Amino acid sequence: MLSNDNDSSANGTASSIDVVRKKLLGYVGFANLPNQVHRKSVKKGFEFTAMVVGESGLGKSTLVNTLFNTALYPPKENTEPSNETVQTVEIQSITSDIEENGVKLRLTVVDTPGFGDFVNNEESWKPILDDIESRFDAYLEQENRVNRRKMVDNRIHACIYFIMATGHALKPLDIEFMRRLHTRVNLIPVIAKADTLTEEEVVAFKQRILADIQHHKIQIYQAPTYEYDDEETMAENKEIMSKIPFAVVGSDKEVEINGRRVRGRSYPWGLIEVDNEDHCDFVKLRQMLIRTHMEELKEFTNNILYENYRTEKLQAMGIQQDPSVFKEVNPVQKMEEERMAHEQKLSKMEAEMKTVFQAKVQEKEAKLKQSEEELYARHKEMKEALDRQRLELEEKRRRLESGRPMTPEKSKKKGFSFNK
Ligand SMILES: Nc1nc2c(ncn2[C@@H]2O[C@H](COP(=O)(O)OP(=O)(O)OP(=O)(O)O)[C@@H](O)[C@H]2O)c(=O)[nH]1
Ligand SMILES: [Mg+2]
Repeated sequence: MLSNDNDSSANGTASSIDVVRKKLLGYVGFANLPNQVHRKSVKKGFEFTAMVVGESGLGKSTLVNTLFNTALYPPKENTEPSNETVQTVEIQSITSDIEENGVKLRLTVVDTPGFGDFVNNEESWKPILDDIESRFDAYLEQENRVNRRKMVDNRIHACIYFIMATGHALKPLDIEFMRRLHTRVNLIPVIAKADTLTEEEVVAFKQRILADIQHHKIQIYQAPTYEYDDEETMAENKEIMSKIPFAVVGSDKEVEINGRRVRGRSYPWGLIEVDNEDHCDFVKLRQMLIRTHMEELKEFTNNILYENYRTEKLQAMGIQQDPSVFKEVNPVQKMEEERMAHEQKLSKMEAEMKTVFQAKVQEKEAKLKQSEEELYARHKEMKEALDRQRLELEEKRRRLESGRPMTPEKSKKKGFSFNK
């Protein structure tokens, strides 16, 4: 349980972070990242940190297990009659090194205890905000060091916020949390335990949630679109974005259907498959996090969310005054800013060059394909003409052999020249 002001025995959840390491088995789907990002990062490997937040019992820990494709929490031994997930009591960080086709990803998911069941819920967002900001602070502290070669980045790149599947509207608790956190973290709202709603209810609830979010001016994560993206990528991104808030179902147990074993939840009236896109949006959420939008989420965290935090922090320390004066008396900082601007420009140019290159390759490929088709058509035409000739010749030979005169053709020829 989260500590709150009324609970004197609690000693601050953010500080007690327990790290569990596990090896992930099975296919996840981030291996085609090399198409999206620079070779260098492919070699170094990727790092991504997500956090799950929401009221108690909404299935956060279960979803983390589902995401890692394995039971990260050892199942309670012989706990009859049920072997349900243990209630989370502290902020816990689960890391897994995944390797797929030679591409490495270190995925960390920070699981938080549910909130919402205190007598006073007013500040239930506070421990989460503190945790996120303390990660920014740790990064800032490293940036200020002389040797910055070994920077450890524990910042949260995405916060999956669980909304109870009431089918009505957002609760004041949800609104308060998101309003407090949206300037600090990429918020990705999800409808928890979506299997408890019907398909129509999910559609209506999604609309209601988005309307509430807009009404309260909450900034949830929005993926940028690039004009250079190919159509397929654009369509895929649009499809993923259209599913937000993702209706998720979590399960770390397998059920059998028609001889197949699938991850899901079974009911007297049927079975909900976690990995079936017709049943829920779990696959879309996973795709977004570790395949299609991983780099975007990290960039937004670094360039916007963290940068804003840093500026605010410096201002709070009284370093704002006149920015131009500040720059003049701080050549080091000025150089640093210039260096960063330059780096940003370089990486932008690099990205642009890459897209142009890709477009060129595509164009060339299309041209090659076209000339190949033309060649093939010509070849076919020639072959047909030859076949026709061969048939004619054979026909002639047959006639000659059978001793028939070739009059019809001769007279035809004559007539033709005559007419001319
Ligand atoms: N119907 C349904 N039940 C679920 C789903 N996910 C989890 N549950 C069940 O909900 C209960 C609570 O799940 P947890 O994963 O422990 O929830 P939590 O959000 O981690 O809870 P706290 O740790 O207390 O914050 C368990 O009995 C799960 O089996 C789901 O998608 N659908
Ligand atoms: Mg939990």
